[in-house]
Amino acid sequence: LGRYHRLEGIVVRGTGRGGRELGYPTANLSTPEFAAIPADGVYACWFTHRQRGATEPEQTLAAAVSVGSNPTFSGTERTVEAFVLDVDRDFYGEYAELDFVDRLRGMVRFDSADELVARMAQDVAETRALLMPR
Ligand code: FMN
Repeated sequence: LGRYHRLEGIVVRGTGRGGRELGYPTANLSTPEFAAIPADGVYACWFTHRQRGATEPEQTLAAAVSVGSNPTFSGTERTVEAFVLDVDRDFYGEYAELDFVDRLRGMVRFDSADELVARMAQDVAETRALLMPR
């Protein structure tokens, strides 16, 4: 493409499970009806956010992003969720853009939350290596 595929939307509340139970809180993106959502899977993305109505982005941060229905928890709705690296805050109500840099893997239905969490740690390490090489 010559540029990264971009998805934009407003950050909405998920079930809260990610932060509470898994230790990986995610910013869930509410996408426009006809948005071109990439295939289910896990991606390394740049996450750019700004307050609604603001003209300038606040910052761009690295994120490990999940696209899928959370099969481990037998979810039914497809969500786009960003675990934003190295921040301790939520982005509720903000306008966000995701630039999809690389696909890491497909969605997996894990047998336990522990297995999912172990894989998420690996996803985050890969995202860091791809987007923030030393
Ligand atoms: N859910 C799955 O069922 N299988 C996966 O392979 C999977 N991979 C993920 C990878 C990353 C980097 C992230 C951030 C999430 C992943 N998820 C996966 C989604 C989690 O199930 C989801 O974030 C969790 O259920 C919290 O949902 P919530 O936003 O409703 O709190």
